Parts: sequence; C-alpha cells; structure tokens
Amino acid sequence: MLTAITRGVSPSMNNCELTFHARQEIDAGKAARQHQAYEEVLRQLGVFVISLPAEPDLPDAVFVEDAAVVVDEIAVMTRMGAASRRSETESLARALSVYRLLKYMEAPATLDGGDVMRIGRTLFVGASSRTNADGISELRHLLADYGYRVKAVGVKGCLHLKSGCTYIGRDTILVNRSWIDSTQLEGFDLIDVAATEPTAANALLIQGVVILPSSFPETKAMLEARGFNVRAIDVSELQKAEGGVTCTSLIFNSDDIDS
Ligand code: CIR
Repeated sequence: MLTAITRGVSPSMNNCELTFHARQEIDAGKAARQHQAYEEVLRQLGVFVISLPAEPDLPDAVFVEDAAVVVDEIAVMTRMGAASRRSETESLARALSVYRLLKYMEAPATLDGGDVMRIGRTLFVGASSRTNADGISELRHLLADYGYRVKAVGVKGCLHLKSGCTYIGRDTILVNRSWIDSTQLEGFDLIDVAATEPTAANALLIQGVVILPSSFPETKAMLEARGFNVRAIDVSELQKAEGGVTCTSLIFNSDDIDS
C-alpha cells in the first residue's frame, strides 16, 4: 500500500528558514488548513496517510521530505543542511522505524531530502546550498548495497533539486533549466515550466496524477495539453516558507517492509 508520513503545521512557522524568498507573514491557521486539504487529496488518491502531530518548536517540521530518504529497503535519516532543522529527524525516525531499517548520515555530510529525485533505481541528488559533496557520497555508499545509483546534479538559484525539477511519469521531467544542470537528465523528456512561473517545477506524482500548486495555471495547461492528468491545490502559505507539494510528505510502499 502507498503510505505517506506527514506532519502538522507548526504554530511557529513564521520563524522558518528562508534562502531565496523574502520573508512574508504566514497565516499558520490557513497553512494548516491547506496542509489538511493536501492530506485529503493524498487519501483520495488511495494513499494511507500517517499524520504526525505538529512540532511547536520546530518551524520547518511540516517539510518532512527533507529529513529522510526512503527507498524500498531502508530509510536514510539525513543530516539536514540547516542546523535549526536537525532535531526534526527524531520523531520522524520513530515513525519510519515501523516500516524500514534506518541508517543515519554522519557529519560532515549534509543532505536534504528535497535534493533527492528518485526515478527507478537511480537517485538524482542536487548539489545545493543544503547538500554537500560528503552528503552525496555518503548516500551513494549507503544505497550501493541495495542496487541504487546516485548521480549528482548541479543546482543554482533555487533551494533544492526538486525546486527545479521533478519526475512526472512517462519518462518525463518537469524542469526549470535555469536552475538545474539538465545535462545530467539525459534520456528523459524534459518539459520546461512556463516562463512566467519559474517555481512551478515542484510537482508530486501519485498514481498517475500530477499534483501541482494552483498558482501555476500556465504550466498546468501545458501539462494537460501533453496529456498529463493534473490536480491543482492551493498551498500558498506553505510556498511562503519555500515549500512545495513534494516536501510535505514522505511517500513509500509499505508492502516492502524489512527487506
Ligand atoms: C527550509 O528552508 O528548509 C524550509 N523553509 C523549506 C523546506 C522545503 N523543503 C522542500 O522543498 N523539500
């Protein structure tokens, strides 16, 4: 069964980390409602959602994707690039330990899950301001025994690899090529985001449906014209914290336990 771990919006979200966006007031109540609607969409698509309680003292803890890389056999608990976020892994590790053997990244490695785009047995990993070379080689080492290949991809001008590209099925990647070294994505069809929507490349593929923020109507229309089934959702408050639609869940198959 497809399972998602999510976590409620922290009431302290206004103290979130910001790298590329200017700080704007976030309505934490509205963010929580948008997040619940996101969880509901996952449920409608057949995903079993495990919704962890909010962490009041950890402003970015809703962005669970960054704290772990879950593959079919194990979960790698990351050492996130932002020191303020590192204690998010504790409660998440407890939740994930039910489903996967856990491995932990060690200093000096840093890596955020938002930098990891998995396509089959290949993990493309963004060399970003959050993920360093040690992080990429440690992930490669931890996953090599399980038959995964890790390929580094240059990232500049955005937070994470998946701020600038995501896999949307049918051998296709939605991309903003000005932020991502797309030469590493050879062999895939690339669809460029609309020029007026540079942050539109963060989409979440679930059961053939491409979930996309509703603030990107031009990119949505382009994808629909190419035959993709797109579901738009409003995540405006989470976007103010530099979040998108991949970062608020960790999705994995819970039938693969204890391999
Ligand atoms: C941060 O800067 O860490 C958070 N404010 C946003 C994290 C978004 N994560 C993601 O897209 N994977």
